[in-house]
Amino acid sequence: MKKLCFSFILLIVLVLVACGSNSSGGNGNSNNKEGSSRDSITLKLADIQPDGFPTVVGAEEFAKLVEEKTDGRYKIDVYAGGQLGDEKSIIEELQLGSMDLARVNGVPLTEFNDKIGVLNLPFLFETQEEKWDVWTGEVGEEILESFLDNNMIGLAFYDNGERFFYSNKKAIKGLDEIKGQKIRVQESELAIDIVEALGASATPMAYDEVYSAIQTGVIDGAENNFPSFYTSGHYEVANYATLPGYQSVPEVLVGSKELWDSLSDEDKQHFKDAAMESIDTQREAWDELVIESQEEIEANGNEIVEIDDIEPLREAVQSVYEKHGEVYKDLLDKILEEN
Ligand code: BDP
Repeated sequence: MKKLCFSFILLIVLVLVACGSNSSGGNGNSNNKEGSSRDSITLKLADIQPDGFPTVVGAEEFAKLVEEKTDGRYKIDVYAGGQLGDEKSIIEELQLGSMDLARVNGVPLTEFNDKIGVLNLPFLFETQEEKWDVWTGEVGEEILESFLDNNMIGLAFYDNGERFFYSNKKAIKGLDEIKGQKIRVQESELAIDIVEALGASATPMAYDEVYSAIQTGVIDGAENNFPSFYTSGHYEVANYATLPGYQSVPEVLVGSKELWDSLSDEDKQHFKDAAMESIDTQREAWDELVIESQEEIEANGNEIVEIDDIEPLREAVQSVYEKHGEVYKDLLDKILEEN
């Protein structure tokens, strides 16, 4: 009798638990996307950058706005610090629909989408303003929407500043010093070609492997912006940094096509608006961390050198424009027309 009673209580508890929750499962997938209007659907958003990093701040603002705009029908949990895997696997999961949303960098995305690479071409923009005009203009919109062809949806671009080289071997003051250095790049053919065109030997690897690779001498250096150079701790193992940057790539807020297709037109608009509105918050956090991280790096005693004459570097990467320019021709023409 006791046993029967226990089973009955257990059954009731299980039924209650099943009715009360309509959030996504532990595998990163939202299992119950068709909840009744009373219930809320909880989505997962992945970011490899740590808590407090500007992209995470932006993603949290996006999550807040989505919840507000949909009257709590959609909630988004942001998983920072690479808890849900590295960028390449996050992108693959988005394509499969086993990840709902993510903030990933534009460079690894070039391997999955044939338009975004145009924004990663070296020395493309002269000013921040030009860059943002393109990102938030017609070209930017065309690129974001093109992700639907890759089983994803692009929602907005976030700032990633300028990527510059750093090394623990020697200060890079021009092509002579880049030559022969082993530089880590992100996992993309375009990234490899740029660094090789400058005379270095490119070593693609995931972000979280870079610190120990520099420390143990597997590579001489890498390239990134001040906030990443600082928060990753790479500045502790790579003493020399070189300005100016050579590339301004976007961070991208992306979703799975599966999620996108499950949204009503009205909710699609809410997600899109929330993404666009979160840009200001991300950019503010970005600008603050650029200043703070540069100060901290200088205070640590790192040597930051300036390349006086950038022209030879621009000339060196012409081969990249020749090799990849054809694929991006239409978009590149539009960008050059706009500027
Ligand atoms: C940082 C991006 C991050 C990239 C990382 C990298 O925020 O998403 O994965 O660079 O170099 O700037 O891998």
